[in-house]
Amino acid sequence: METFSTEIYEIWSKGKNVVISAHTNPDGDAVGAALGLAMAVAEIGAKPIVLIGKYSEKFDFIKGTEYIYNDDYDKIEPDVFIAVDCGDKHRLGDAEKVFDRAKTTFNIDHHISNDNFADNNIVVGTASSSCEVVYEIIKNFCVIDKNIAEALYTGIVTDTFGFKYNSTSKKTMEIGGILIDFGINHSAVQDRVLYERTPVEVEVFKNALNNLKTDGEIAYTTLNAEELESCKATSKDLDGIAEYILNIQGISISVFIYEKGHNLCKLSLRSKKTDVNKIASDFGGGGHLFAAGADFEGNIAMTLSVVLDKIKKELNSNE
Ligand SMILES: [Mn+2]
Repeated sequence: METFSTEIYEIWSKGKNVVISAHTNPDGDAVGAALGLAMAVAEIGAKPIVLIGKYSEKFDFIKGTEYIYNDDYDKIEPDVFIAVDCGDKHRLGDAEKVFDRAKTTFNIDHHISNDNFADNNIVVGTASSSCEVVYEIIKNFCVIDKNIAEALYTGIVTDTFGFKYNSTSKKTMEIGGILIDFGINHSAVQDRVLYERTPVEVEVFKNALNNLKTDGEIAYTTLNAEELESCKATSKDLDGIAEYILNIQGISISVFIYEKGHNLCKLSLRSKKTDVNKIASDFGGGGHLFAAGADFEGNIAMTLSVVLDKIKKELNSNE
């Protein structure tokens, strides 16, 4: 990646407008990678423009928000477009049309389902997080400071659940150590992004646990539009539910489905051993080996029945 970094530096530092964007409904890795990268791009003398959807207030401490653009996307004239943590072009949402206008495009990611949609694709499926990949690129030409370190550390911590998931490698830990050395309050970051819950998130959890059912090794729960409405919850308040129910003794796969719109559901899958990327891909989604998701056309009951059927077949074929 070192030689590649020289080429990247040439293109990014000469870019007049360097647009950076991430997937819609951005999580900590998407926010950390986008803002961390924006600060790095500014450090090398270019002008970053960050296009990012509304994200959970738990990530409000991440610096670099002055680069977030909130005006009309049609007015942007992008030289360079860098997508981070985004498995396919359509997940850029409204920023996709800006991507299509850019002269040079980059795709920095770690989703194994990534379809290499840009001119330059730096997709490292073995990396814990997009922030880890961003660190590996910028360390060669950017002076990393405490704010950049904190942004990248946040993404790594989010996607590895505090260096716990299998995706955590020796290198992930080493990078974590290097970032801590910049003087960030790593313990406070972990508390904030992994453990602290907003009152809305607690209400959502109460409802999700109320609807929880198990079927053999599968734990599943759902939230319909009325339930979300009664909690005043939006999509950014729904993180961590599938992860939480995977902790039940004897459970190896968890399913969380919520009603996203009329006849449209969002499916999240978490697993301890089954390839859920494969299952999500069959529904037009994707993600990682043990964490993946998809949108699903249908109501909750229909989505649930199709998904449970599919999982049972997958579990049986692996026995
Ligand atoms: Mn990620």
